[in-house]
Amino acid sequence: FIKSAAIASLAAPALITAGRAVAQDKKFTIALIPGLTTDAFYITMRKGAEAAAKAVGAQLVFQGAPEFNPVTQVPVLDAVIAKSPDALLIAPTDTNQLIQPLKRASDAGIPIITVDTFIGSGDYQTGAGDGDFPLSYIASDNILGGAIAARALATAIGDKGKVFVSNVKPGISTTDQREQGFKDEMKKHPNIEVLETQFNENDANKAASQLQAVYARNSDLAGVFGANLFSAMGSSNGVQQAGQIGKMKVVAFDAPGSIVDSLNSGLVDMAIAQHPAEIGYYGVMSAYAHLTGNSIPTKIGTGFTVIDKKNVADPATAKFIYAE
Ligand code: T6T
Repeated sequence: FIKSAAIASLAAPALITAGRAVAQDKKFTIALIPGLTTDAFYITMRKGAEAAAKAVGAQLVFQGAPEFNPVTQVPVLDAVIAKSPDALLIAPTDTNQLIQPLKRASDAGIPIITVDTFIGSGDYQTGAGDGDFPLSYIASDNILGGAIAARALATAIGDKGKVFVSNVKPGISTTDQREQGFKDEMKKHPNIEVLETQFNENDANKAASQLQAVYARNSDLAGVFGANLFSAMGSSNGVQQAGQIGKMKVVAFDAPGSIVDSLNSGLVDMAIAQHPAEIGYYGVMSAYAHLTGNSIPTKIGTGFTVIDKKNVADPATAKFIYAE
């Protein structure tokens, strides 16, 4: 008995070593499904993901829909599942509507990590709720981002007056949390009135006309928080069309290339740049760690860089402006 146990204990490490060697020689395919393909935020995320894939010798497949919408994202997801990637990174376009479609991927044995947005409560691997099956959630702290935006807007308007949030639509974890963080922080500013949120469906033109409509009803409108790239670009265009540059204050979430001119001209007061390349990089690295038998954190928080007129030309800040 003793002899055979000794043999087993000698044999096991050899087998494990062999298993690891096989796993690490394999070229893994990691799929990344963005919220939408034509968005500088996800284009930048892809670059970070590609850098990580190159570093570990994995193949990255980037496939997405042209709109931020479950109706267009789910067919892309099903097509990706059919190709059986070794792991899936996805920015789910709705907290509830992507649970069942992603369960199909999980049931097919594909490890899932959500990037930028989450499904369910965003608390994964807890055994609670029906959306806890992804392995990890890698993103900005969006509640904090909303609070940063509120503080900046409060300062810009002298801590009094009417403001509103220009947002995409309810049901998206990121933008819901930004609005929540913004409104909670504004409760500490009793002389600021937060008007009803305007939902633009990720359409910058709609955000621009909504800005003008809110201004038409409130001639004393002091400022706006654009809760994502298209909301912010549209709102600032609306301010420009209303001839209110500098008078009406704009705080933007996200930092596309056009933000440089907008900050320099005073059209936008502050932009909160996320670090999408970091999200993509850690997404691929986490998938690779999992695939090679290592445990990974259920949550990874990435940073922000706050950009204004004063630091926009500084290379240390400018490097966080999104790729186009
Ligand atoms: O703000 C980002 C992203 O974080 C959000 O989930 C959706 O909108 C963006 O992609 C910007 O357009």
